[in-house]
Amino acid sequence: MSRFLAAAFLLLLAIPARAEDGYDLWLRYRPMEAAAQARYRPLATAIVSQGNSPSLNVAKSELIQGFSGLLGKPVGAGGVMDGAVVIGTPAGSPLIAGLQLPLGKLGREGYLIRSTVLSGHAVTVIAANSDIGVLYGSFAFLRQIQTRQPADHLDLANVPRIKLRLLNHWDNLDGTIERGYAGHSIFDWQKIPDYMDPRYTVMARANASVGINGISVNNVSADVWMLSSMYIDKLAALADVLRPYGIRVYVAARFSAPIELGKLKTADPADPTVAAWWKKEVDGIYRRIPDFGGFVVKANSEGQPGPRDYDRTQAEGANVIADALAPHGGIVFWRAFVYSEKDPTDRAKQAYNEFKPLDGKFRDNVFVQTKNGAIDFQPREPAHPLFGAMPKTNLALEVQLSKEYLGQTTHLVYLPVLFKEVLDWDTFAKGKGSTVTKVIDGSLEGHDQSAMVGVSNIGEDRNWTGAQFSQADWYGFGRLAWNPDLSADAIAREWLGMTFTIHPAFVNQTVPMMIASREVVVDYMTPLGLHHQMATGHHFGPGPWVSDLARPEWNPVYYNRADAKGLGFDRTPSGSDATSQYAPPVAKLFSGADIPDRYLLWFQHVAWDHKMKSGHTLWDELVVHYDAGIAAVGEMRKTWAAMKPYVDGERWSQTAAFLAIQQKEAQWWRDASIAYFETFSHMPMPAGHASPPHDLAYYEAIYFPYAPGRPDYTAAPFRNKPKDPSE
Ligand code: GCV
Repeated sequence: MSRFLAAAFLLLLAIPARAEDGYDLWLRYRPMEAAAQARYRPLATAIVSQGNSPSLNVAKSELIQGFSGLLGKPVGAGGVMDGAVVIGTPAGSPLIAGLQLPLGKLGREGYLIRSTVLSGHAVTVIAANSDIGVLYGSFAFLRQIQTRQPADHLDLANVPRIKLRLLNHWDNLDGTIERGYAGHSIFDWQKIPDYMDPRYTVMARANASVGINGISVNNVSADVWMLSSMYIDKLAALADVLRPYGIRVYVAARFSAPIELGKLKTADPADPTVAAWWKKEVDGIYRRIPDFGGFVVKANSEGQPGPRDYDRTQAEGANVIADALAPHGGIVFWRAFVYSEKDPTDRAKQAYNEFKPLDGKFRDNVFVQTKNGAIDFQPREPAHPLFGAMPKTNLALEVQLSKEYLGQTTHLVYLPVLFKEVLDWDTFAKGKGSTVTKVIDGSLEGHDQSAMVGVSNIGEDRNWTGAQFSQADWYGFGRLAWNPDLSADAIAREWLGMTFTIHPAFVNQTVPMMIASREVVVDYMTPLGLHHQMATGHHFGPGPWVSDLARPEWNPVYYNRADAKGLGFDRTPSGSDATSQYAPPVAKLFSGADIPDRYLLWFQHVAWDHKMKSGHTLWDELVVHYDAGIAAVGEMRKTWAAMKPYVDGERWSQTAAFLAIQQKEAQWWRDASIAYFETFSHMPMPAGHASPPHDLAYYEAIYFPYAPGRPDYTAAPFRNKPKDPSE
């Protein structure tokens, strides 16, 4: 082999290390096009940082790494010169202090980015009241350049609207993830603290770059071991890695821990020995982790222990733990996802019935953490009726990033559209304009505290989230938690530009595809307000016929109520009356004839031949929606095919393959659903729409013994008998 060939070969070997596989997320910092480099190079000549805190150092190194990559020339630390980026706080940096900047309203986490003159040099200043604010400002300045926004004449002051912006990991201590579809947990507890995987730092950078300031590390269906001193020691090591990035650690706590860990006879919150146990446990955690965030608690839900086991209220349960945390500034996120198979009330009403009477009874350091809707992260749900109904209580919004019910890894569904739908939802609690955003940012009722929580979609996969486009949900969650007024469109543009390319032909075609994708999944899975129609256990694929699960409210038939007359759950006053849990204008809309089609079957049982707003019968309209969903996935595939020139091979191919799976599965959802519902409607397919190719029995027999994300990997309650693949 000639020396030239050998060198070329070695070069080739080196390439995979920099191949695009999604690992770098939106922090890619690949060299920009020459014109952009020429534009921005004079605006980032050196990083000037006085002071030496861990957070300031990570801000400095992020800027150095970012600019050196983007601008294609080394940018290092230096002194004040034209184009310098000067970072710091007035307390830590005499240069910043000397500028007398208006930082008064920025709080602890806000930042100011200002183009100014320092010692006769044109510079950009990134200033804040804390080093964390400086870090957030540094990421914002990088984003400004990554998305080719103006970076001169800047005067950008920015403060987060929501104070606590958290991811909840549903990671089990054995490395599996409940409803996780991106491989195993990234937390390798067995090796922590002796080996701290560099991925923890990359994850921290990504979280900080979008303002996420807390993570709970374990499944809300909690393993008590997480509270043991062995695991708290491990957690302390993780907290040390995350702290410079402004991220606090939280733990999902098992309510019965006083019994299992403390060897007490009871976990009754009214028992003084239980209160004393929590206090001792919490004091011990704070000795190891002085900035520990607090606990997330899933109590009396899906088999988890809770205060009701002792005839105590949810508030009594939350408060005993909150009291232990309060002296340390810790928080309890007490989940409202509570429902019982023993309660014959419509499941959609149960959390409201249980929590609303407790308004004003929770301690100030408790959040009632409420899912976006009253059932469970469905493709579409009306907002949870608790929003606006508990004015004296801190309410946190919980959304799910991992897409348990939205096609999991392989369906491209851009979730910020769904998040916006709930944030913008008008509860009418205090008249028009009482949006969920105003409930959770505290402004509607004058609360100081505010929180938004996302169930994480992060796993060990190289691309972190299983699919390239699922990264946008992580990114978008953080951006919206920081500022719920951002549009889903603007977030998609930012993310695409940073993650793939800012080429207008790419962005202008891919943004509409992402925006449309949420309605597309609603159409082919659960149109017109249908919900909870998925298969048992793993929730992968359709199962509208399932009726024999132990708990009635786990069965899809409980929700679709298909019968000879029609389809849908009557939640009007003549039915379960769930509508009355909403403010009067909303209740009236949902129980009347003007109900928007998208919520129809959620709230009303509708005759198969009911005439819809479109003029179609309900049956025809249903079929039209399923088919529109499939056609739209076809359009998404075409759009993506045309994007090939703009995207590297690996990420393009994976997305193209996943879209093909999505189309196949959309068809399956449609065919199986129609095959089931037509056994009730007995109506012919509308003209131009094909009958499902198989009979219902065929769809009922489809079986996935090892679909991922199961809460219980060994003893799942399968409905169907395993089918021998050779049959
Ligand atoms: C962690 C749904 C999911 C469960 C999850 C639960 C919850 O029921 O299917 O896996 O449990 O929500 O949010 O607690």
